[in-house]
Amino acid sequence: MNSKKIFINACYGNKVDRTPIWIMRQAGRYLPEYREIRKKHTFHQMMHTPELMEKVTMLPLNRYQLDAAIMFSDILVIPEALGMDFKLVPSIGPVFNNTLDINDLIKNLNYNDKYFLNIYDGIKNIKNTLNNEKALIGFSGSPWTIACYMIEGKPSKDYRNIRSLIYENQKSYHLLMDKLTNTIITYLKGQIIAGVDAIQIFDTNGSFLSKSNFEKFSLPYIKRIIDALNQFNIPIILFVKGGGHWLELIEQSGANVLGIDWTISLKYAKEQIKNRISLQGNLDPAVLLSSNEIITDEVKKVLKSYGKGYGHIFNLGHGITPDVSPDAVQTIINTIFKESPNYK
Ligand code: 1CP
Repeated sequence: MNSKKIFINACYGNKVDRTPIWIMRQAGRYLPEYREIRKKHTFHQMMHTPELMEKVTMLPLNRYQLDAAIMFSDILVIPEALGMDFKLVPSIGPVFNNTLDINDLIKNLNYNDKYFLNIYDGIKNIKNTLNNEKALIGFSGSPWTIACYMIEGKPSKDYRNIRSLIYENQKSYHLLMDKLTNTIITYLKGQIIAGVDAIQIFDTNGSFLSKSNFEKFSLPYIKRIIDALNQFNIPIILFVKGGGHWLELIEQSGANVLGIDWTISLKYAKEQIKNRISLQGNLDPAVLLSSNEIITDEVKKVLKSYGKGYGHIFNLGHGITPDVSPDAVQTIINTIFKESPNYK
């Protein structure tokens, strides 16, 4: 069974002989070869030049026996397609040139249907290179998570401007969500037509919402996106950071796989969803800063926590951080190949 088949089978809980693995933010700053390319090109050039996008996407695949590539891009391409540009500012992150004036919503956000074309070309290049040996994951941020950045204008420790907006001005909030949802559906359909084999929706900022606010302000829009993609019959992975305590809600999204952060055990998650759908995760990314012995032990614990079964995709509980040694990733992969067949 090749890597792509192992990954896709695990997404549907079908038979595999080992656990598949990929890593969130696998094509990133912890790789020296990434940093070399980044010295010569801006982040935007890397995302929007199809050849560069392909090259950067392939960096971790050239080094490690990963089962899936994730296209190199960012969740903030959605606001850019709507006319809000950002710059990457060292030690802050993405910063928008202007924040969104919520009262001027309709006038300010105009979808540019040419914006995604280079990304679709990049996907076609990557697909050719992967030759159906490895899966290609496309992605988008969730409407809530993307809106957090648009309203705040930059990364924030609490996203309190949008959190107050959902109490103060629900009409505008829902109008914004509606626009984002439609744009995301168009974008993800385009990715699928260009060839991605699976989609991951990142609701990274789900962790800033209460359960009832998640249910009201984020979940309905995620559901709408997943419903619109159903016709394509490819696996949809939903990662809601902080959502481990409301898995029964997240399961209602219709996703095939739930991404689990490191704050709950896979055993608990599997019990909560009664093993009905697959799980992805959930090694604490901080483990990768430890010795190889500790990494090996902690990977074994994650495998044991999921236990016997086919519906597990190994990943971290969130993105890999820039300070991790590339060796640490090799240790994880060695452990998965050696140990995971014992759980099938
Ligand atoms: O070279 C650099 O300085 C760029 C750093 C960088 C990278 C490598 C950014 C800026 N984005 C990315 C790539 C990226 N972003 C991928 C690539 C595919 C992969 O290898 O996984 C993906 C899937 C994302 C998604 C993303 N961007 C999320 C959701 C997932 C997550 O990790 O939480 C979020 C919240 C962003 C916003 C963003 N873009 C970049 C940064 C540093 C951030 C985070 C800012 C913050 O909130 O602190």
